[in-house]
Amino acid sequence: MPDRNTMIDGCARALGEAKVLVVSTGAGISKESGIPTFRDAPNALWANYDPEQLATETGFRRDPALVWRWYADRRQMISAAKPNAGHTAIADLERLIECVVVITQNIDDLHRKAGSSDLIEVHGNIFRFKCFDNHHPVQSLPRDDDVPPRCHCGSHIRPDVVWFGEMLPEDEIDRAYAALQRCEVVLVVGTSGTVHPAAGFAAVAKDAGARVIEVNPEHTPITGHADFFLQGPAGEVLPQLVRSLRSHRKPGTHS
Ligand code: BV8
Repeated sequence: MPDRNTMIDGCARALGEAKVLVVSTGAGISKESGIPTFRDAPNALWANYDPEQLATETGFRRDPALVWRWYADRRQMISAAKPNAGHTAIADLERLIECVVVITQNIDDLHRKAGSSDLIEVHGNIFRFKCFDNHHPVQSLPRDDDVPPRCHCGSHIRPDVVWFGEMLPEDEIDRAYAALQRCEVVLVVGTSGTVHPAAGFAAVAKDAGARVIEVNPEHTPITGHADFFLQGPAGEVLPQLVRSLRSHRKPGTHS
């Protein structure tokens, strides 16, 4: 088994030859920003609740105030979080590779804050809102006492995120598949590969001829399909990858 530096060097060579890179991220990349992943024990407050029950239309209909408070708590925690070295390394790749498309399952806005400019949020964004019944976009939350607050049409307001059982936004998923079909490398970071259709993104790229690099402290269902598996935390591995890519760069090329 080659050592990590040899693997990183091999990945840097693959990235150095790529014109289009897709980076596909999950909750693990935000772990080092202090945001627990879905597989981490939830904080004590929500220990008895299952995200797969709360992040659903049924869950919201059953108890809109509970689901609203769950998202309000997460929004408050996420607002205090900052992009970590993993997010920053991904943003840095834009200066080294012609086209870098970031497809994220995360709703925490940290890739945008880190400076990634071609970003596809396939599961929405916790800081955006819409109304439950008619999907009216809600620019700012009304100051009424209702929990959840209500849209001008009278419907409850909800976070503009994709719940289990909901279709992913058409434009985002079309853009994601188009990028996966044309990339030479897909870099999969911090996802357990359990939630579909995002779990299948790496296979779509591989079937279209891309090489797969996975960064995760643990093996996942994607690891078996990866050409390179860099085992470790994103905040440590990704900066190493960027440094190695920089050292491979011929002066004056895309950098
Ligand atoms: C859909 C937004 C078509 C909300 C999320 C029955 C009925 C309906 C659908 C289904 C069904 N059965 C299955 C499905 C499909 C379902 C699904 O996949 N379910 C799973 C549970 C089996 N998918 C859907 O419903 C999707 N829609 O299919 O529409 C349809 C429609 C109707 C009927 C049929 C089909 C919509 C899914 C989107 C759900 N919304 N988020 C919110 O956040 O509140 S999902 C949410 O959970 C995340 O967005 C993410 O996708 C997922 C969590 O996964 P990860 O991000 O991978 O995180 P996880 O915690 O699992 O793992 C963290 C990883 O990081 C680990 O590997 C760990 O080792 C690693 N790590 C830890 N530390 C680090 C690290 N890595 C790097 N560095 C570190 N430091």
